[in-house]
Amino acid sequence: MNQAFKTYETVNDSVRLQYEESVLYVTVLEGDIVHVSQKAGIHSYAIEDADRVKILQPEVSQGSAPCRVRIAAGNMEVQVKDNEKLDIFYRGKLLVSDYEEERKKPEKNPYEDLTLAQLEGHAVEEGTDRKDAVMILKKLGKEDAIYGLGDKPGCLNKRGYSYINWNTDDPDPHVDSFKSLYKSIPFFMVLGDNFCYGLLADNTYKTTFDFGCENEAYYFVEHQKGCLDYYVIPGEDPKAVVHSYTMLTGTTPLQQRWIYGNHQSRWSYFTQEEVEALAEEFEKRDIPCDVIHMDIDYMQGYRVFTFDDQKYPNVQKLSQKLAAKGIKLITIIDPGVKKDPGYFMYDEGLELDAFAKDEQGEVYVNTVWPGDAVFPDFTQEKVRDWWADKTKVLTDHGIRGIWNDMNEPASFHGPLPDSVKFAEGNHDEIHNIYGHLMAKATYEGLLAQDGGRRPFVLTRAAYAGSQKYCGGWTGDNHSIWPHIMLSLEQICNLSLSGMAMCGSDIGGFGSDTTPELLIRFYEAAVFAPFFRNHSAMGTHRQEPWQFGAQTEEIIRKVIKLRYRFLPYLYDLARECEMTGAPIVRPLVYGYPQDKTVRNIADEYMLGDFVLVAPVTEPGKTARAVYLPQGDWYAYDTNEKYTGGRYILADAPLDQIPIFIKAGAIIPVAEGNFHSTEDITEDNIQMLTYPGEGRFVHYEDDNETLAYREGVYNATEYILHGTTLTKKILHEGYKRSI
Ligand code: MIG
Repeated sequence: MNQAFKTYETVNDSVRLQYEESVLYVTVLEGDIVHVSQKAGIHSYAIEDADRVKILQPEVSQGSAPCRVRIAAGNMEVQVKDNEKLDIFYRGKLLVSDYEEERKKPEKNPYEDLTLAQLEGHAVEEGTDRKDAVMILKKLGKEDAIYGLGDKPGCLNKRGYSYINWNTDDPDPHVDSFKSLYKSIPFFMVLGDNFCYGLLADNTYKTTFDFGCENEAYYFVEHQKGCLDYYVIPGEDPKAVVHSYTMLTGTTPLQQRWIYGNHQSRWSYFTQEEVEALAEEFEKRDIPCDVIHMDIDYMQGYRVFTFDDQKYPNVQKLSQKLAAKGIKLITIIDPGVKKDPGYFMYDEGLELDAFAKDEQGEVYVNTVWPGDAVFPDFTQEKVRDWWADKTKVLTDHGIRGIWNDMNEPASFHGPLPDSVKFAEGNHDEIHNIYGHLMAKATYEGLLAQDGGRRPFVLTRAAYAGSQKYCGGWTGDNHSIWPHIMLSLEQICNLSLSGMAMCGSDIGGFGSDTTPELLIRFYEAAVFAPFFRNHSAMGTHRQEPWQFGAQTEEIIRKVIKLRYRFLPYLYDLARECEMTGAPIVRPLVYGYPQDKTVRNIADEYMLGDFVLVAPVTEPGKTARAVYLPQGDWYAYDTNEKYTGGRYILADAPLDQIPIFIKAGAIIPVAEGNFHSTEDITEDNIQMLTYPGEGRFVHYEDDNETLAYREGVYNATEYILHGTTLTKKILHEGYKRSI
């Protein structure tokens, strides 16, 4: 097919490129973002209020062959060639080019016999049907590293691997060879020697990402159907790219402070008494706890927005009792509505015409926890409003946050058929945004409640931009050692993908944990933004005290360490809402030009100052820790180290190697706390480590959205050597006495 370039025309500051048989729109947006699409304008589930995104006025001129047209705006220049090939320049330097040759797989070995492999039970991948496929195909440099793509398993650096975006609930232990998991966040970042850019491939159909796996000369993104619609997001470094990406798709909002506390969960705490006893146990054992999660068994026969009146007869009273201990309740909600005439959700949904349909136009039925169930069509605003309104059923009982599960959507018979109908498309188009829209509805429901509290929604499935509505956990991991490592890789890549509020099930969900594994899981997660112990039915119980006094003592110490650093984490969360800077970051975020760190995922940073190097293997009592350039202090001993090298750190079972950057200013809470409610501004001290540093400490009511109206205090601290000075930046919040 000849795609010779014909003409161009500028329409509303978008350049419409006419080829022999196709059309492309190139638009430069504020933040130097280049939008390339087959459709005019922004049509996106990831970008809310597309009208707010400003377009830079382009200068369009003729190019010299092979360039046909040059489009310049802001710091960008796009050179247009035949065959829809583009070269994109940032600040005068080539940033990324389309690959000009055909994709070419390595030759197949003629002796390879797939049938034998199949007989042995090895899965052989089916070829994709290419006739409707849409392709982004770009050059890849030899040393380029790739990050992001949400919760995908495998290494931190995705170069050399391929993945598929298709929300998938797979209970087997997630390993590197998995192509898909629960979330489909089509955003990744390419980091080269002197450049960095992000790419958002904004198409919701099943999508393959191949990062130099097929051929190291290029990467490609192949959407099964739909339109070419992507954004190239340049920046000087990963920090600038994440900033621009989150300005486009939204930042992770600041949560109520207790959300950053210790969460305890299990599938399931079966009765009200059990939850009450659990709360007492935390108090009695002097282990800080802020949240208990109620899994599916609190419901009446798994009917969403109901409570089982035998097992949970008075949830209101339960939440009041727990509130006295500073503990809040979060409940799970699945999308599937039990097909049960007489049940209000089913009846109201039918009345509203709220459910997805099959090809014949009948309400589509599949099996999930409640048995036969129907699926709300969250692509319809009226359905989201209806669902949002139902969150009152929970908040009226004192429930303070909502956990969305099974929203890939998952069923007991695998993914729904492609042909299931939603108002905005068939299932193959809607699948990857189903969870996103469910979380959005839930978020809006909580936002509309009295009290003006910051909504908390936790989700398993997500798309780009979901971070505006919900935090994400990484689903059903297992109590196995490789899953400590996996949790670090996932948290780092989710953070680089905009989803800064994230965490994995501490202790592991499936399989039986061991005392050592449980401890190391807690230690690895010590500063994870979302910090929750959760486990599956039938597995060994794993509350902190399940393995005797010594194990309990170590876990208590880890949790208390987290509470000590909680004011710092909270300040970072506030910073994250404003700038998109993730709370937890891989080392490559802050030190992108240090090649040693590009694949390091067994260490992470909490903000700019705190480096955590957890032990991820059994039996280890020491580990190698890479310290990037600069001076560092061991948290436990205060010993000073010069960075830019590996050191060997002691790591007995009760010790997490933590290093603090010279010049650090860290607000910590001093005292013994049962929950975050016990932490007051009077408890907070500024921990400093000699050097040059700056940090903004932030204070508000910890709960409501009033800070967005200026009801907060912000104080800038500056460290010169050992002298700390402060300056008030904003004074809008009065402490209640
Ligand atoms: O099919 O609600 O990932 O956290 O405990 C299992 C029961 C359904 C899967 C979730 C898990 C939750 C479990 N759920």
